[in-house]
Amino acid sequence: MTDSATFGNPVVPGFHPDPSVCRVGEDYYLVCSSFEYFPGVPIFHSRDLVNWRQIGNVLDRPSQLELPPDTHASAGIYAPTIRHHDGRFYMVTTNVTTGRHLLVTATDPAGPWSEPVHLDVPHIDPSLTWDDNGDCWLTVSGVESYRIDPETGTVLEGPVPMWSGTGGQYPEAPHLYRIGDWWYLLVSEGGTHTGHAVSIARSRSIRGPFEPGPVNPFLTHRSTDRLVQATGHADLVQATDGSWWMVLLGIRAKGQWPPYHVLGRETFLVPVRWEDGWPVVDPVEETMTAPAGSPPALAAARDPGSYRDDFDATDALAPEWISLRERPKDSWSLTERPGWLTLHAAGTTLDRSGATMVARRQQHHDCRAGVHVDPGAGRAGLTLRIDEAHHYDIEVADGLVQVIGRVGPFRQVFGELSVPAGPVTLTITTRTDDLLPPTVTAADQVTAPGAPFGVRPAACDTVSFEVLTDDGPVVLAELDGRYLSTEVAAGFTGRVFGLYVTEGSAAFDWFDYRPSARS
Ligand code: 6LW
Repeated sequence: MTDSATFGNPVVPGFHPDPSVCRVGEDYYLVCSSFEYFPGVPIFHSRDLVNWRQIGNVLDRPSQLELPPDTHASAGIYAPTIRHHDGRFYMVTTNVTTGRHLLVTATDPAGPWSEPVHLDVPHIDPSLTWDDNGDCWLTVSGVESYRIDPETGTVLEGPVPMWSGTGGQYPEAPHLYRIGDWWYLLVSEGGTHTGHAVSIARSRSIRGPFEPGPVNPFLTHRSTDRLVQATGHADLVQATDGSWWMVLLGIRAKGQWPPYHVLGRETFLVPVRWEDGWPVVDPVEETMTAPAGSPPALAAARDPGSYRDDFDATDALAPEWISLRERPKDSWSLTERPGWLTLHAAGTTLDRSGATMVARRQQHHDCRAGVHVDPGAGRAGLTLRIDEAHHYDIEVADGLVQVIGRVGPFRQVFGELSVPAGPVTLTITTRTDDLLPPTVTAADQVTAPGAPFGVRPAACDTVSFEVLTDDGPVVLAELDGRYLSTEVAAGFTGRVFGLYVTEGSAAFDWFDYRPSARS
């Protein structure tokens, strides 16, 4: 008998919200929202529910993913559901920019996925279930369901009203499960921020009526001091050993008062136990205990998440790389200069969505990302971005490296240095501020010996920008990270590190990302 063991959360760090999960044999697959980025709907594989490796993107062709030029930050693709039925994988999601749900299928979850079938049904957060007769049901926010033909998208019946939670704001993220003799309906409510909650009901019939569980919401961190907040938008999965698990989104806010979160909504995992036929979960922590023998208990420690790309591939970019709305074929190349990623400017500024950029999510609070870039006659750099109006950039052009901050209507150069022509190494480091550890409450703060009375504003992190010179690294600027947070920028995404070019062409030899000790 293996002892119980701890595992680390979030299991998919960085902006990976609205997780949906399914199991096929010993393999688990998970998808998340992707909003204004292309390709869309990252898909991950795991054998233990703790270590997830991205194996592709479900929507990786423009014909599957319409993101028109006016697609703004946090629009586009919301809340996918992944299911496996009769030897096929199904993924259904909403493109809020076009106002349509789309359904695609695949036999290999790594792709290729089919061209989409569109569903003429209102609301968001579609989910799929097959009933005992083999009929397919689409459940959406509200909460209501429709019997559909998944091959054509035709609605055959509905809307059938379901159950709308306990009265919280936005009943959404519904999922229906056949467990024993019951149909369980999982619903999130309370909005996606700190009021977020997960509730449950059940019925003998897929059409209801649904009887609410005895304790609802059965998971919420609202109005608590917990580090992990906004817990909701969940999906259940039964592991190979029979144990039950729930994936869900949460945020980790830093700094006080108020706390700021910069990594967006991340994917967490919690064990589920059943009491009198109802699911029960403990609060979501960064370190959790997995029952003995369960896949998370058997997992090796979680991968620390370092990443390096030397751009030695010749055919495709790794699936983790995302671009804004689209990635036109003539905007990038891995073969023009072998071993380098060449980018050609499509737009002149990162302040609009047409810029040429390939980006990766920031996944740790404390981390360092660097590039070795040859700007040639162009203008190129590395940005830390949450949206078009909130980004810090370090870029090089005409022998001058500059650090530029764009926050709302303001744009300013914060540091610069002349460098010799040719390739240059630029880095961005984020360092969590510990002016107040997140566990210190306001009361502790004012009563601690020597503490100043009242509330001190604290940055959530410090972002520093460095250029490597012959005399060693030179820090050009250190900026307050709060301005690149959801609390300032709003929206549903988190930060990304982006390689970009806004004039001419430039080539990147490598990108290196590593978490620092305190991440
Ligand atoms: C998603 C909704 C939500 O559709 O946020 O947190 C929306 N929950 O369910 C966008 O991610």
